[in-house]
Amino acid sequence: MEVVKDAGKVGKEKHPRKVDTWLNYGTAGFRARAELLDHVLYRIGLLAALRSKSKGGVTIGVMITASHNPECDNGVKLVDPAGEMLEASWEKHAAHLANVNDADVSECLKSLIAALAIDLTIQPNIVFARDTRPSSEVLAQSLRDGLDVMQTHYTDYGVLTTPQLHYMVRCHNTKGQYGEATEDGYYKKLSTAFINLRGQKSVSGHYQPHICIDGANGVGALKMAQMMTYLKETITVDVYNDGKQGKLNDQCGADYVKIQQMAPQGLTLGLGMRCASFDGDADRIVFYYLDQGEKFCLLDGDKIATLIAGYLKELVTQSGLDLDLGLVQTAYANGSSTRFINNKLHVPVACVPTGVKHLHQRALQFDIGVYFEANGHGTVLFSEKAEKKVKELIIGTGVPEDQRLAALRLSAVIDLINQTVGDAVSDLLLVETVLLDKGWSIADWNAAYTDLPNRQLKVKVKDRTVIQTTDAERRATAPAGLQTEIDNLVALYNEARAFVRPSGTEDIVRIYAEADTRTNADKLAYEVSVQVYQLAGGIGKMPTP
Ligand code: G16
Repeated sequence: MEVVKDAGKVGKEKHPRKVDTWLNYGTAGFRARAELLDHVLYRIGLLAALRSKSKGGVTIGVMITASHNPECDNGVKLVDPAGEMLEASWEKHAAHLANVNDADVSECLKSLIAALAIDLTIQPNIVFARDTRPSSEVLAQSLRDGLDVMQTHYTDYGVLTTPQLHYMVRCHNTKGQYGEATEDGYYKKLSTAFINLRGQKSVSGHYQPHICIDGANGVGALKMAQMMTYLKETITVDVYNDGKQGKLNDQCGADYVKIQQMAPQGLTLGLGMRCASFDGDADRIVFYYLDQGEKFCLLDGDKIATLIAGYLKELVTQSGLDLDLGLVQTAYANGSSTRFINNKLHVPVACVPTGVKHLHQRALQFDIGVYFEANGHGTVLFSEKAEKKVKELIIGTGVPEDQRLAALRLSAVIDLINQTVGDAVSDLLLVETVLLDKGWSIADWNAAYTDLPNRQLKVKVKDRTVIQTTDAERRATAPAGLQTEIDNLVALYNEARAFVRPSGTEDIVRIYAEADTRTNADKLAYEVSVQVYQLAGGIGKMPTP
């Protein structure tokens, strides 16, 4: 218990809690203005060590990032042993520890150790990394101090994308079976699978092996450039917003492009260009282009999900394997995409609350689970059963050649996709694979179905927790009367849908609306935002049309 006493002492002296603001472990860990986070990072170091001990000393990850948030923000999240998000039951421990007074830190740790019967003699193991935010290095030192007090064995990976850090955790805990726990190992695993999948096909049809990437002025730009050196001559990539000039996520990146429905600054979109935007830590990707009428066309997470699910369904059918494939979305999924999945792809689809952790858990229930949030955050999970069946088919005797070839492609896709979490680089390479296979241009891909016009807005309220939701966030249960107002507004439009929810990463309420026309979607979103402002305690300027 000596370390626990020291933890309180060192915290008070070196990383005191200087603010009263309550910080929550939200959709993707703690997120706040960077200057509020010093004590949080220190205490997360303490908690990460306990998490590792509680799991018998396996490797736990810590990622310092605020992903899509503005550069002045930062954040931190814990990564569990298989590379997945922190188990939900520990989020409240994290929030409690982050918010207690300095004098109560040791007590808080002691009660956690007692309640969870954590064996303090176990050696904890941690890997951590950070994004390119100016504040990340200083916060990394606060984390190191917390880890040191707990006598933790750790590896500091420096600057990585969030999905690379998730990958490292899984590599450590599978003793290298998932891959080599180095950056070189990550690039080699993905590029080998990608080149292997390319090797069996030649460029044909409308597909062009060239893409322009908006790196959001973040870590994704650096890592994509590194990945290019492993991809040989397979594709060419021009990277824009590589961080040399602009600010992180400022008028660029996946979140900006998805919400504004326009090209980022720093990349002049012209006819014939195929583009994609990463977000600040490269765990999201969206694609876009200009159609013949020079209209901006966005292919978001829903379009990526349907492309990949359709492709995997074809491969599973060709292989003859009996595997159930399912797709997971959130309330933000465009109504047209859900209809397309049900009526055309005939793939079962589930809807869960926002947050990759929810989608991931639901996707694990399928043999092959494809999950994507509309914002471009997603991946594919292959169950042990699925991986085993694919392997057996490849080495089986008397297997018809077309079935064996489909299994070989499935096996390469398993290596190409980062199964730990959404990964912009890995998702990009999988999309390139499918487009090459089909000989499709981005317009061919987009032609599968037409998105309903939609609009997302933000409203600032005094306390966003006054908004409570149910039914995978599709209905509001508080404040009283809000849902009735939303229902009344939705009833005025065709093919309309709208919902509101408190953000788990920013201090705002999010509003989503879709309808039959651009004007109607915009109008409905505006009208709902006025109701939120009035009924949920809006602050600042009233929303304007
Ligand atoms: C994070 C989460 C995503 C979520 C997004 C927005 O993304 O990982 O699952 O969709 O925040 O969440 P909210 O609407 O609650 O603010 P990222 O890319 O910022 O890590």
